[in-house]
Amino acid sequence: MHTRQDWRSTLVAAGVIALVGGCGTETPSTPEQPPLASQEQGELGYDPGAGWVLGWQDDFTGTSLNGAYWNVLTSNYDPVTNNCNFGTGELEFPRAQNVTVGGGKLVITAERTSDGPMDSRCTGYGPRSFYSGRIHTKGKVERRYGKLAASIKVPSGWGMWPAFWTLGGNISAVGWPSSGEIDILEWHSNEPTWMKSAVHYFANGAAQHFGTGANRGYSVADGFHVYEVEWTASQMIFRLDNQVRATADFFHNQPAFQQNHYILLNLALGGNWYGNPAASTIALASGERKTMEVEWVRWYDAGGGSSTVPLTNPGFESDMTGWATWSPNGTEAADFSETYNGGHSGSYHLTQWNNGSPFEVWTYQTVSGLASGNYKVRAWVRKGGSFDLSRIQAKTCGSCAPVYTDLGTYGAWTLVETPAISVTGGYLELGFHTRATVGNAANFVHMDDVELIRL
Ligand SMILES: [Ca+2]
Repeated sequence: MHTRQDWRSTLVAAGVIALVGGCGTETPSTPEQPPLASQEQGELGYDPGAGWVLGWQDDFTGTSLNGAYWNVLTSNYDPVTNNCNFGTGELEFPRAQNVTVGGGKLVITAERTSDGPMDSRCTGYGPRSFYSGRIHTKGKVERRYGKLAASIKVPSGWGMWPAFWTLGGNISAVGWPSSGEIDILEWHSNEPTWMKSAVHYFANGAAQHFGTGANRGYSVADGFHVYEVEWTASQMIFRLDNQVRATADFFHNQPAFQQNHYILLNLALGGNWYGNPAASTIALASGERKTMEVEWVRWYDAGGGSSTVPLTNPGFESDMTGWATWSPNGTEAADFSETYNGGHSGSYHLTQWNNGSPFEVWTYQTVSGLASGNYKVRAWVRKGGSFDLSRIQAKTCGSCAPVYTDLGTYGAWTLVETPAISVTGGYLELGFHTRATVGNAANFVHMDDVELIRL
C-alpha cells in the first residue's frame, strides 16, 4: 500500500515493473526450487528454514482480535499518518465489525453500503461506498529484520486490493516515505497470478520505489498462500509459498530499514492502484461479501542465539595481518590496508583496485575450529566502477563453491552480507573476490569491519 495520493504513477509503474523482472540494479540470485504442482493449499505447512527462531506470532485463535497486538481502524481517517482514505483514494470505510476472528482465522469483510459513512475529519473526501477492515500493530508489535510471513487468502475481482505490509515505526515523526514501507503482498485483479511486492523509502532528495513480485502461473486469489519477506540490514527477499523467490531482491542500506516496523493488514477497494475507478464498477454487488482471511502471521528472528565469531584484524587496522591473498595474475598489490577517504571505523580499510588488465584478487581469512551450524559473513563496503565480478563470499574449502552476494555500487559505506552457509567441517574461508578483465582507475572496492556470525 502506498500512503499518498500523488504516487499513483509510481504505483502503477511498480506493478508493471514486477512483470518485467524488477527495477533493481542488482542481478537477482539464482532462482530457488520451482513451485509445487498443487494449485491451492489449505493450512499450509511452513518451515522458515534453519537458523530462524520465532519471535512473535498471532494464530488468530479464539473469537476476537487480540488487542495486545492489533489496533482496529474505525473510519477512513488514519490517526497514525493523519490522512484520509490512506492517501490512496480507497473507497472503503473501515470499521471494527468488519474485522472478526473465528475458526482459527482473521476475517476482514468488504461489503457495499448505501449508508454514506463519513468521518468528520474527512468530509472533503465525501461519503464512502463500502465497509471493510484495516488493522495494524503500531505501538504494540514493532520489530526489525527477520522473516515476516503470513498465510493469507485474498478475494478476487476488479477493485480488490488486499495487502500485507509494514511501515516504519517513526512514521508519525518523519512522514512517508522517510519512514520506509515494505509491501510483502499486494494483489491486483489485472494480474491475478502475481504476489506484488514493493519497497518505498526516501533517498537522494526524493521518494524511491522498488517493485518486484513472484508468480506461480495461476491465480493466487481465493486460496491460502504464504507470503514472506526475509529482511536483513542489506537485503530483502520476497517469497511466495516459501519456494518461489521474487523476480528481484532489494539491496539497501537505508536508515528506514534499520529500524522497527509495524504490520498492517487490510482489504482496500478501488483507489489509485486501480486508476481511481467509480465505486459502481467495483466487483462487489450490493448484499455480497468478500473476505480477506489470515490464518497466521509470524515474525522470525535470524538465529535468536546468533553470535559473532572472533576474527583476526577484521577492521584492517593492523595492515593485512590475518588476511591472505589469492591472485591468478599477480595483481595482489591491489589488495592492502589503506587510509584513503577513511575507514568505516578506525583509520584503515581494505581496498581492491587496479589499473592493470586483467585484475583479479581474492582476499580472505581462514577460520578453523568452528562449531557445526549456519554462518553468515557481513561487512561494510563502498564501491564504484565496473568490475566483472565483485563479491563478499564464503566457502568451506579452497575448491568448494562459495556462497556470495554480488556487490552493488555504494557511494557511502553500506552493510552487506552473504547468504547463510552450512559449516560441518569446522573450516571456513571468507572475504572479498574481485575481478576485472580491463583495469580502470575508476574501479574501487573499499571494505571494512568484517563479521562472521553464527546463526
Ligand atoms: Ca577499519
